[in-house]
Amino acid sequence: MRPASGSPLARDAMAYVLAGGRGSRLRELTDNRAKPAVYFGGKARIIDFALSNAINSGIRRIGVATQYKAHSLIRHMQRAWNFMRPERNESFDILPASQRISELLWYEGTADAVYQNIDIIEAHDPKYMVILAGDHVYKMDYERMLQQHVNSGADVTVGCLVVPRMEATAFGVMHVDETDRITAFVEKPADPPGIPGQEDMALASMGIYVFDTEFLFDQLRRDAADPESNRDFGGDIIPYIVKHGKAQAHRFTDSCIRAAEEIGEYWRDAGTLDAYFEANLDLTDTVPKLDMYDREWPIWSDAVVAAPAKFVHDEEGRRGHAISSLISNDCIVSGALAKRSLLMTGVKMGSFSCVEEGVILPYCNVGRHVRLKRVIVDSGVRIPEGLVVGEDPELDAKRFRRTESGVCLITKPMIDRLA
Ligand code: ADQ
Ligand code: ADP
Repeated sequence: MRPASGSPLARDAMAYVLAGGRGSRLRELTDNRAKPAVYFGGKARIIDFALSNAINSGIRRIGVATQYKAHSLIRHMQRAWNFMRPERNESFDILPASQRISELLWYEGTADAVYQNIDIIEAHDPKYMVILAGDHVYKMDYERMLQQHVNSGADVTVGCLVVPRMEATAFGVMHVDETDRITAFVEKPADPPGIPGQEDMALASMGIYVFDTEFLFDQLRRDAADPESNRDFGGDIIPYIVKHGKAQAHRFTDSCIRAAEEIGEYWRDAGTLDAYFEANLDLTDTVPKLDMYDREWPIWSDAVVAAPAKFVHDEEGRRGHAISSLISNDCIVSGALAKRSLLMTGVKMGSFSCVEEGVILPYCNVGRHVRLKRVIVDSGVRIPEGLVVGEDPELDAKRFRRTESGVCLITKPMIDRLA
């Protein structure tokens, strides 16, 4: 391994976060914002996890490529991620698709989202590029991945996870030899190949890549000249390097250990309404798998000026209270009950109302006599007095987006249609 005295490789690296995808499996939750801008766990947005990992790993140069419905995402980053200082050699570039090279309106694929900004990256002169997806919830020390990349002499190092074989249809799936060199890579196979000796599991790409910058630029230019390419990392660039160069797998579990201490092995795609709901509710467990209170590996986000959460009796003396719940700043629970729920910033609950297993996004208003069970409520929604959700599946399915496991997504247009 690299000697401990060596300066961190992260100082020579730039993190480049791909944050342009819609995340269409989150349905109406991503009608007006990209998946990386979706709120998670209180006041964080999903992209804050990848960005916090970069900062906590020691990376000080960051670029974020945006595309689909980027307004909410860009506003969030301008507010929350504006502390990087050029005079300290730090940088934070937001890079919307802007036809800087081609006349096309959009980035074609993920590789194009890097290719079109080569000149901006060159100006920062990083030795290594850490390409990240902005739409996963996880903690990972990228310094470890950089070290492995340099030690193995690979052209590209690909972060990977072991997943059940039949879930791997949504991933790039790889085969590796005994040294973890990637010998085959297929993007989203209908029938994923299993791991030898462990046939019901597959080695899946996390969509996280480390390259030497010069090598990456050569590959992007070669790919841009290939009329057959879709300009995609998983579909084009990585399979090409596996065939013609040296691609190495980096196991996610190896990045979760920091100085013999766990930062917590946790990774979620949170890409469907059910997965998003469960990943949020997991945080209400007494000892959740994802530790959001870890000061050693903080998840940075918007430092909004907000008042403390408040629990009050209503005028008739009913207690406002919460059980096994996360209640964010600016919330007021008045004569109401929140149970195994997350109330994100600025949620107000009125008398006689009850939310059980609710993921309530910021600045919602829950009216009096409302009962909500197993719901996700989009930001800024006003739940009208007396509404009951979670007790009549047929009615719920007519009014809201109800998943097979019975989680209802409630958005503003759905509430407007009730009136
Ligand atoms: P997907 O996640 O399906 O597979 P993709 O939809 O390309 O791949 O999204 C990757 C990341 O890039 C996401 O964070 C998305 O928001 C962003 N993105 C998508 N299109 C973009 C564009 N045009 N401009 C900017 N950003 C964009 C990938 C890999 C698989 C791997 C999975 C792991 O291709 O091999 O297994 O990630 O989730
Ligand atoms: P997003 O667009 O991703 O939902 P926003 O930051 O735009 O995120 O917030 C969404 C909702 O919250 C909107 O209805 C907005 O009006 C409301 N909102 C945002 N900030 C505040 C605030 N400080 N006070 C009251 N409402 C707010």
